[in-house]
Amino acid sequence: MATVRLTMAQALVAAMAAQKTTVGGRVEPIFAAVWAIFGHGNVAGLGEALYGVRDRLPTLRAHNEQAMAHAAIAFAKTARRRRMMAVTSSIGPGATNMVTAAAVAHVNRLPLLLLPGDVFAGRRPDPVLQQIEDFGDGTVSANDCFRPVSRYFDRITRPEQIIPAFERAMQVLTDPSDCGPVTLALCQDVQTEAYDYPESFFAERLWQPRRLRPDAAELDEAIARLRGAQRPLVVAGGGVLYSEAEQALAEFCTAHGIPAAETQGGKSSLPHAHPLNLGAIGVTGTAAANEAARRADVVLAVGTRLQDFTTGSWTLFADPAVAIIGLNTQAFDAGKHRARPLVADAKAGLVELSAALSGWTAPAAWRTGAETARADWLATAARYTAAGNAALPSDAQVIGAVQRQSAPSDIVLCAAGGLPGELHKLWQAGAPGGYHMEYGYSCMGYEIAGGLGAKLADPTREVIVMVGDGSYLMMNSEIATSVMLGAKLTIVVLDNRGFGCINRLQNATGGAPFNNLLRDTRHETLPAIDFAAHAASLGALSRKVASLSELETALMEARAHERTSVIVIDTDPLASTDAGGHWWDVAVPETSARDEVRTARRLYDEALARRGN
Ligand SMILES: Cc1ncc(C[n+]2csc(CCOP(=O)(O)OP(=O)(O)O)c2C)c(N)n1
Ligand SMILES: [Mg+2]
Repeated sequence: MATVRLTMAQALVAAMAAQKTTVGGRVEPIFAAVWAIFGHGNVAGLGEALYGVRDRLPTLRAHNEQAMAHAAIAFAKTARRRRMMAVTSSIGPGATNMVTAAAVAHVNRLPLLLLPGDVFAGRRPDPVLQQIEDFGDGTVSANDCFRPVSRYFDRITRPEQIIPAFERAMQVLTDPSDCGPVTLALCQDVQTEAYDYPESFFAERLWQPRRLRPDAAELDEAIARLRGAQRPLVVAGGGVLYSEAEQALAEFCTAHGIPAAETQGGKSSLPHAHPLNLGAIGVTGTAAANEAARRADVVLAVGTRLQDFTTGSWTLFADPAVAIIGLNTQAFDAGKHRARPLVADAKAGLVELSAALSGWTAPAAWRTGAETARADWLATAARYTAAGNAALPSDAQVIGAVQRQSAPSDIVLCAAGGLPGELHKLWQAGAPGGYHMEYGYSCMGYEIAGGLGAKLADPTREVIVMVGDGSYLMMNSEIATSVMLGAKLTIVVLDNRGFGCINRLQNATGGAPFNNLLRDTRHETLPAIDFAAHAASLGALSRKVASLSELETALMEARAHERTSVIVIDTDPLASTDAGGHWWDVAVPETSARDEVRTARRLYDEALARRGN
C-alpha cells in the first residue's frame, strides 16, 4: 500500500482539500475555507498544516470564534448545504466560544466542521494553560461541551484515528437527513505526530446531494389523504430550499390549487407574487395563512421542524380532525405530533405526489378564498410598511423603506429581536434564498457575521443585514472582517435603545418594565451610543439618518459603494405589527404580587384550556 508520511494535521487538511462537490455542473471544493484563530493547541500543529495548503484550502481570520462559526453557518445556508466551511480554535476559551454556534448549526441542520484544539493526549504536561480539570474523570476536556450540540463528535487521540473519523464526518456533513455540526477535537500533541497515511485517504472524492425517494406505502397514504382533502394547505419549511424544490413546490400548488404558507426557514421558497402564496405562518404569520391553517383539514408540512412559532405551540391547526402529512427527509421531523410521515427529499416527494394527484384539484372555493385572503393581507401589510410622519418610525416602516430600495436578487438577513417577526410578516422576498433568517436558535449576534458568510457564499447578491441595537452590541466585530475581505454588506441598525421585543413580551405577560430597554435598567448615566462612529472605527462607511426618506437615500448610496456600509436609524421600541400573528405558549407566573401578572396568568390559563392539552 502506497503511503505518505504526514502529521495528523497535515493529513486532515490534505483530505479536506480533496473533497469536492458539483455546483451548477462545476466541480468545486466542498470546503470553501477554514476560519482560524490560532492559540496554543492549534497554531503549531494545524496552523503549520493550513499554511501548507493555503492555495487549495484558504485560511481566513476573523475576530471571534463564535462569529467565525456563524459566518460558516450562513455560508452553508446560502450555499443550500452544498458547500461549507470549517472553523478551528485553540483549546479552552477559543473552543467554548464556538459552542453556541455549534448549537445554531445543530438546530438549523446546517453543516459545520469544528476543529477545536484539545489537551495533550499524552497528558504529561497536564494541566496545560486553559485546561479544565475534572477531579473524577481524566477523559473530560472543555470540548465535551460540544457533545450535545454536535451530530458527530470525536476526539483524536492517535494519528490514525483521523481516517475513520474524517470519513464519518463527511458522511454526516453531506447527509440531507442527519446534516449538522461535526466536532473533531484535535489533541495538540496528536496534531503534530507523523504517521504513514495511505494515499487513498487523499484521493479526490465527489459528494453528490442525495435525493431520498418516498416509501410506496407512505406515498399511497399521503395521496389518499390529499385526494380526500377539502381544505388542504402546504407549509413550506427550510427543507424546500435545501432540496432546491422551489419550482416543484410552485408547480404543485398551481396544479392542484393548494395554497401554501412559509415558515421562517422556508420563506422565499415560493415567489412572493404566486397567487397561492399566503406568506408567513404561525406566531409571526399573516392573517391569510393563519386563517387557512385554522380551517385546514389536511396540512402537507414540507421540510419543516414544526417548531412552536410555526404551530402556535400546537394551537394553530384548529380542525379537530386535521391530518398532518410530514414530508421530510428526516424521520424525526416527519412524524412529529402524530403526523403521517412521508420520509423523502422535498423535491422528490412533491414531484411524485403531484404525478399521482394528476387531474385532482382542491375545491375551487377554497382556492379562491385563499387568493382573496392573500390580497386582503397585502393591503393590510401595506398600511404598516407605508412611511408615516411619527417622530420615531416603527420597524415595519423601516422594512418598507428597505424593501423599496431592494432588488429581487438581494438577500435580507436577520436573526433575533423584534425584526424577525416583522420581516416574516411583511418582507416580500425576491429570488429563492433572498430571505435568510436564523430563527431556529434565534441567536443574537448571528446577524453581522452571518451576513459575511452569506456574502462569501454568493458575492453576486447584495446582502442587507437588518439588526437591532442589542444584537449589534452583542457581536459586531466582523464588520472589520467584511471590510478586510472586501465582502461588502449593507447593515441597517434599528436603534430602539434596548431589547424592544422582550420588553413587549414582558409587558404582555404582566411584568413591570424592567431590565430590557436601557431606560429601565440600573444605570448612573443613560448611554447615548454612537453606532455610526463605532462602525466607522471598524472601517465601514457609516451614517445616522434622521428619517425614512434619508434612509432610502443612504440605502441607494450604499448599493453603489463597494465597501460595507452601516446605516443607523432610531426607531420606536413600543410599536409592532399587531395584524396577523397568533398565540404561543409563554409560561406566566401562577402567583405574583402584581395585579397585571395575575391577570396575564388568568388569560394564560384560558388559552391553555382552549388548547385542550
Ligand atoms: C444570544 C441571545 N441572548 C438572548 C436572547 C433573547 N433575546 C431575544 S431578542 C432579545 C433582544 C434583542 O434586542 P435588539 O437586537 O435591540 O432587538 P429589538 O428587540 O429591540 O428589536 C433578547 C435579549 C437571544 N435570542 N440570543
Ligand atoms: Mg433594540
